[in-house]
Amino acid sequence: SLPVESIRALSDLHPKPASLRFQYGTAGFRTLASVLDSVLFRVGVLAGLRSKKLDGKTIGVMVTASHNPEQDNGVKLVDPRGEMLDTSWELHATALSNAQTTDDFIGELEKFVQALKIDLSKPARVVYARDTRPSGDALVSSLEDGIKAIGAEGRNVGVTTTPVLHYLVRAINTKGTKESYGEDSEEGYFLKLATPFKKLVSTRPALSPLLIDCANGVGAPIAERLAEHIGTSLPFILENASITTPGALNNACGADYVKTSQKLPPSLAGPLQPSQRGCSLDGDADRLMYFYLDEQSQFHMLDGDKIAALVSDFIVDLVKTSGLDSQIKLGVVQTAYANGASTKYLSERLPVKCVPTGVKHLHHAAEHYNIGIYFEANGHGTVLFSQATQDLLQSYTPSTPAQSTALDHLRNVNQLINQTVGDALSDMLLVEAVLAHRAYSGIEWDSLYVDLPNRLVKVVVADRTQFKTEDAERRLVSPAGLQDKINELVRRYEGGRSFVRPSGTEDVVRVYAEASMKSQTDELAFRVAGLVY
Ligand code: NG1
Ligand code: ZN
Repeated sequence: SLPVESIRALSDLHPKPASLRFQYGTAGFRTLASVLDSVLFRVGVLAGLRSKKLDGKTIGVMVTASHNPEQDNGVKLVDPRGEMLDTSWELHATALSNAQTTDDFIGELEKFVQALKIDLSKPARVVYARDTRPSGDALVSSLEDGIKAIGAEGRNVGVTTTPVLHYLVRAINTKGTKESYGEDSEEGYFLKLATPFKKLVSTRPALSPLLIDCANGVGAPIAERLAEHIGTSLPFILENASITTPGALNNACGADYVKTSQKLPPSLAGPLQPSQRGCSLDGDADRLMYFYLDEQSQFHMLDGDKIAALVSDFIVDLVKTSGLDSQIKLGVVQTAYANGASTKYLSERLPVKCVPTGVKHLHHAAEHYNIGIYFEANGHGTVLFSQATQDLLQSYTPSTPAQSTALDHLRNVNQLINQTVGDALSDMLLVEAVLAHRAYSGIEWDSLYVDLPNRLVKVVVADRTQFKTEDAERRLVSPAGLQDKINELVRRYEGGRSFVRPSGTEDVVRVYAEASMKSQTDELAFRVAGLVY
C-alpha cells in the first residue's frame, strides 16, 4: 500500500498555494519559480509511481523553463525511452498538482493507484537534473522529498541540458541490451556525439570556427566540455556563457530571441564577423537557430525549417547513393508555423506531414517513417531512425565503394543524432557535418529557398479556451464565424496565409501570417489580430 505516513509528513512541508491552478502542458509545468514548490514535490511522487507502473524502469525529471525568463521555472517527466511523458499521464499530473490539501493529495493518489492498478511493491527509479536557474537548487530539494516520500531511488545528475537528461534516461534503460544507447554518463553523451562527428568530417577540409551563443545558460558548460572531445575538427567560440550573472539567462540572446525578433543578439554584433557562421542555443539547449552576416553586415537567419531542408537533402542523397532507397522511406514532419517556402521546397523532394504544435505530435508522426525528420520553425527537432532501419544499416552489404562510403556516413549520422528529443548541440554538429560535406557557407545553405516574410503576434484575450482548431491547427472551428472572416482577409493578400491558435504554454492566442511582401505580412497579421481581439 501507499507509504501514507511518509507522504503526509513530507507533503506538509510543501503546501499548495491556495487559489493557483497548475497545468501539465506541452512543456510540462511551467510558471513563476516562486509558486512551484508543491508541484515539484508531487512530481517526485508521480515519477516514482510512473516507474513502478513500468516495472521499475528509470523515469527522468528535468527542472527547466527553457527559453522563458530567469524568474520562471518548470518541470517535465521523461519516459523510459527518453521520450516525453505519455499523454494520458499529463492529466494525472495536472489532477495531482491541484489537490488543495495533503489529505486531498493522498486521496487523489489512492484513487489513482487503484484506477491504474499500480503494483506498489515494484521498485522505482528516478534520474533528475536541472538547468542553471537560481531557483533550481531549492526546487530539486522539493523534488527529492517527493522521490523519498514514495520510496523511490533517486539519481541526481546536477546541472545539465535537457537533451543530456533525455539521453541518460535512454542509456540507463537500454544498458546491456542490443539497443544500448551508450554509457549512462555525460562522458558517454560526449562520446556519442563526438566520435561520429569526427569520422564524418575527417575527409573534408577543416571547418572554420563556429560562434555559439549559449543564452547565458546550461549550454555553455556542456558545450565547453563537448569542445574538448571535438578538438580541432571544429573550433567553438562560446559567447553569452555567463551562467552566474543575475538576470542574464535568455536576456536579449538565445534561440528564442533570434527567432522571435529575427535579429542578431546585440551582444554578438562585435564578435560575429561577416560571413562567419553563428548559432544560438536556448536556455536548456534543446533549440538551435543559425545565422550569419553577409558582406554588407546584413543579418540572415537560418531557422528550424532551413535546418530541416539542409538535413533532409543530405540524408535523401545518402540513402540513394548507398542503394537503400527502395528499402528506406523518408518523411518530414512540420507544424503550421513552418515557413510556406520550406514546405514547398521539402514537398518537392519527400513526403511532408503537418501536425499540431508540440514535440510529442511531431515525434510520434516522425515515427511512422523509416527515417523521420522533424523540426519546428523555432529550432527544436531531430531525426528518428526506426529500429528496423538501424538494423538494416548494420547488416547491409554495399556493392560499390560509393555505396560503402554513403553507408558509413549514414551510420555516423544515425549515431550523431540524439533521437530522444531535439538537441541543440547534436543538431549543431549535424549541420556542421552537412555543411562540410556540401562545402556550403551560410549563404549557399540559405539559398536553398527564400523564406516568405512572416509575422507572429500574441493577442491577450479574455478566455483563450474559446479558441478551438482543426486540420493541424490551421483552421478555427470556434469562435463561430471567425475563420470565415480570416479567410476573407487572407484572400486580399498575395501569397497570404494566416492562422490563429491558443498557445499551450502562455495565456495568449497566437496569430501567424505570411505573404509575399513584408509590409503586407505585417498588415495581415495585425488585421487578423484585430479580428481576434
Ligand atoms: P505554444 O505556446 O503552444 O505556441 C511554444 C512553441 C512551440 C513549442 C512549445 C513548447 C511557437 C509558436 N510555439 O508553444 O513550438 O516549442 O512552446 O516549448 O514557437
Ligand atoms: Zn528549450
